[in-house]
Amino acid sequence: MGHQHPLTRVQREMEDIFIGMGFEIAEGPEVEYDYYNFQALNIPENHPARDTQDTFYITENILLRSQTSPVQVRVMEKKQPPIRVISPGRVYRSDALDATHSPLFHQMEGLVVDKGITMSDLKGTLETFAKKLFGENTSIRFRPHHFPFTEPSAEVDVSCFACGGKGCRICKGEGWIEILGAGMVHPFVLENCGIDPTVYSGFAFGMGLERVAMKHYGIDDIRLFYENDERFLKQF
Ligand code: 2NL
Repeated sequence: MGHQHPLTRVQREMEDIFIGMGFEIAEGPEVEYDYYNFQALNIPENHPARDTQDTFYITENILLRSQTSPVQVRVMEKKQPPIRVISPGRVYRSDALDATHSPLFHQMEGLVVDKGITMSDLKGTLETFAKKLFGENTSIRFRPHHFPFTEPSAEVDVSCFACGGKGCRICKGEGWIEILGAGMVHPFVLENCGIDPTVYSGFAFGMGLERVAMKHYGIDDIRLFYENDERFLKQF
């Protein structure tokens, strides 16, 4: 008998947590238009993420999605708020394969848009998520950051589930582990998607599944996920 791949297990576990908070799962194409992957998300023409060194292009305006945000752009185009979705799936970046980078990896993003959504809704949602995934004693910390598609933006750390914050090998002595990027959806992005930013507001977040799974199971090389070596897979 086989069993679920460790990445599938982590993905399902996260999906169950968000479904429990009223989110729906949204999926979309891995081969995307430049418009949905970049333009609609307020990522300007000359942004480094658009460089052919960073993104796989099929044609000038068709590419392999570098994040799952285009799925959420498509949701907003189709439907007026309230919106509460997560979008798990494969994403692609033109990175050389090493212990921590892979040209194909997995992401889960989340999006909530409604009347009166604030940063405290974002914090409460992510705190609930972190406690369910890593244990009730987990706390979260927001650090200021920049993303073109959110304003304000933050990087989000969870207290180390291995040492509880004292500092250990897993958290590299920091006591905190960075697992998420998040922020309030930029009004330009809402507008691009046909949602009136004077009426509605929203939050969004994104995280890499490999990174969470590696921290969770103490895996130190991303390549192990894709090699299908039974000696590795049997351990989960
Ligand atoms: C990260 C950061 C993030 C989002 C993703 C998003 C999507 C829409 C609008 C606005 Cl449609 N934002 N997604 C927002 C902040 C961060 O991901 O580090 N991902 C691995």
